[in-house]
Formats: sequence, structure tokens, C-alpha cells
Amino acid sequence: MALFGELGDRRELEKKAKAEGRLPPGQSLTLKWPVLHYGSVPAFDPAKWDFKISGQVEEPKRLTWEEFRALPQTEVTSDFHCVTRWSRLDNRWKGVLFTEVLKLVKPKRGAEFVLVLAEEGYTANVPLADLLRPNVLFAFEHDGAPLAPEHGGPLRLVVPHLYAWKSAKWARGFMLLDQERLGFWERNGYHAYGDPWKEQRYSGS
Ligand SMILES: Nc1nc2c(c(=O)[nH]1)N[C@H]1C(S)=C(S)[C@@H](COP(=O)(O)O)O[C@H]1N2
Ligand SMILES: [Mo]
Repeated sequence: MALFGELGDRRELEKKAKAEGRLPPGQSLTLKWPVLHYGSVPAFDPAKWDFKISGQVEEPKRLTWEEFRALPQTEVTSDFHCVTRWSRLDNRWKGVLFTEVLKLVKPKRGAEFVLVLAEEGYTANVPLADLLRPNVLFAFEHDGAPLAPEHGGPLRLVVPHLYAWKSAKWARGFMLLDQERLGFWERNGYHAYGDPWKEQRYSGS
């Protein structure tokens, strides 16, 4: 009977989330946390890991794992919407705000676009202005526990107001650009921007 109990809870919570306007159109609520990515989970070696900021900056920057962990840390709570139609609410993330990382470089004029770079060549494009929001961060903790490797540990980007493919797992840096360059899923048919509230799922939608 526990199963019916769980289903009942989920439906109730989904109704509530809808009523509160927290569920974008076409999304359903999940209480679990699905694992979704292309390719395999990369191995993490703190001695070899680095984080690189490149492109349209006065001077490129490289941080070691130790240096990245020493940056000021913040906790934010946000909702997570996957284009495959599940949403997970109230995720508690801890990490380093994008704005904090950006302080380490001097962007050139016209650097309005970002290509986020992750392990194994995964990329995601996001306008710089979107990454400056106060709840966008590179996270290494979720709900009080270290981010599991399958969820992007040791470090993932979290961009709550866009579909979750923008929230690159296994992030290793980003490139500032003066022209938009499409990321991995965006080149494969997903929307260049990906606003879940406008259901910008696929390019042309
Ligand atoms: N590096 C990388 N990050 C990725 C992906 C991926 O394929 N590779 N998939 C994205 C998609 S489509 C989603 S829904 C979320 C899923 O995150 P989760 O597995 O932690 O739920 O990760 C995003 N980040
Ligand atoms: Mo997704």
C-alpha cells in the first residue's frame, strides 16, 4: 500500500505546485531525481582537474580544484525543469555563484554570450546576462550532500530558469563570446534559449 501512498503524495504535491504556478506547462512533478545525460560518467582526479575561463577576456584564467573550492560559497534553493517533462522542486544547491567566478576575469566589450564547457566535449550556450542571475551557480553539493558523480559531481552548473540541459554536469570552464555559438543539445535540435515557461523545447518552437 506504500506505493499508493507515494503516488497519492505525488499527485497532491503536483496539484499544489500547479496551483502555486511553479510547474511550467507540459511538466509533471517528480519526487525522485532522475539521472539524464549523454555518454558516460567521467572519472574525477582532483590533481588533474582544472577550470578554465577563456575567449573574450583580457586574460584567460585557470583554476585548480583547490583554488576553485577556496572561492566564496553560497547556498541557493531552486526548481529544476527537464525538457523530457519532469520537474524537481526545491533543490538545495551549494557552490560558487557564476558572478563570483566571473570576477576572476575582465570580459572584453561585446562579450555577451557564453559557451559552458564540460567533460567529454559537452557544451551548452547561455547568454551572459542569464548567468548573472543571483541563483545561477557552479554547485558541488545538493540537498546537503556532495554532488554524486552521476548528477555531475564534482561540479555542475545550475541555471534554474532554463531547461536543465543548460545545467552542464562535470563543468570544466566556460568561454566568453561576442557571437552566440550553439552547444551540444542546441546543435541537435533543442531550442537555442530554452525557457520552460514558454515551452521552448526544440528549435523552431
Ligand atoms: N555534461 C552533461 N551535462 C548535462 C547533460 C549531458 O548530457 N551532459 N544533460 C542535461 C540534461 S538534458 C538534464 S535533464 C540534466 C539532468 O541532470 P541530472 O541527471 O542530475 O538530473 O543534466 C544536463 N546536463
Ligand atoms: Mo533534460
